[in-house]
Amino acid sequence: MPFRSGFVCILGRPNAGKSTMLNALVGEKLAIISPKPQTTRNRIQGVVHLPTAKGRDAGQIVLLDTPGVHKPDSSLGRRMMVEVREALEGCDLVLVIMDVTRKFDPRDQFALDLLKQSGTGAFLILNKVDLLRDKSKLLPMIEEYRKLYDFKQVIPISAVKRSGLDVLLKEVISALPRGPAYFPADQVTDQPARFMASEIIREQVLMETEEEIPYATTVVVDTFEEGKKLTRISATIYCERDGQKGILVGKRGQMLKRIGTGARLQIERMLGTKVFLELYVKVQPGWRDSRSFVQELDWRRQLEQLSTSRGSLDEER
Ligand SMILES: Nc1nc2c(ncn2[C@@H]2O[C@H](COP(=O)(O)OP(=O)(O)OP(=O)(O)O)[C@@H](O)[C@H]2O)c(=O)[nH]1
Ligand SMILES: [Mg+2]
Repeated sequence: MPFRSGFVCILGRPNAGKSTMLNALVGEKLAIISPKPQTTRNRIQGVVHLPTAKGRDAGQIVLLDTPGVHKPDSSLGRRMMVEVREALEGCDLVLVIMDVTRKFDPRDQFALDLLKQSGTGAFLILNKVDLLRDKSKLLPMIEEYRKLYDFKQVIPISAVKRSGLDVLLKEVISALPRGPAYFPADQVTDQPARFMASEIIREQVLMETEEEIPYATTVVVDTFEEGKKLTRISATIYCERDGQKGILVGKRGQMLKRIGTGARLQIERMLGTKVFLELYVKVQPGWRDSRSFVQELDWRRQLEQLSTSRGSLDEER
């Protein structure tokens, strides 16, 4: 049996269920999820290792979850769209994901435009079919969408109920070329635990707050000391205004406490150690429009800087 492998980009408007699908396919929580649009802010890699099975080739699918496609109006938004474009570059297949409960809108069109520019083969994934009361609506929908692009496959799924995923994996692996295993069998992501911790904290902020706050906040882990039994983490939640800080801290610090407890339990589960988590809230006016601040948030860039500074230290020695 041949071994197939390749890079597969997940593309679609905000809130379509891209990250839910990534987590469901990999079988681990790699990306945070929320009912609010624009949850994901960078590309997230998740590797699906497929052993040989009846009627299916063995292989490795390297999935790339991306931020929801939108017209950006800030440095943060522009950075998010760069992440989308970088994920699309050089991938073997694109999974365009659409929400069957929503009408096709300009953001879906924008996703299709990006796909056309990339010239990559694509599947259309129709997500959230569990919410479709009248399943007979699916067929005309598929016909309409097929007119928009020459999709290789159209696959209805429910990422939340995990239905349709076996078919999806089977079709994806057979659309990929023969190739090597890019990653060892025990690796499912390249995200550092430190960054995942900051995302888990941000997910709690998204769950606990409303209106402008989810969009105006970001989380930076300042220290991360992993021990065998205890991991000590301190992190800062940045927001843009004093009023937002007041809400994030809450009466007698109640809100921050809730965010901290929720995040700590999840980080403990991820790391398998006890976690001591200290949270701070700081106001950083207009951070979303600061190119340098937004760049500092990028963990791939942080790692690059770390390795170049280490390199120059070695040279000095
Ligand atoms: N009922 C139902 N809800 C779903 C399904 N997939 C995702 N959702 C919900 O849709 C919302 C958005 O899901 P996400 O996975 O965060 O969507 P996304 O496309 O990654 O969103 P962005 O990162 O903002 O672009 C969440 O509330 C999910 O629980 C599904 O198959 N069925
Ligand atoms: Mg997402």
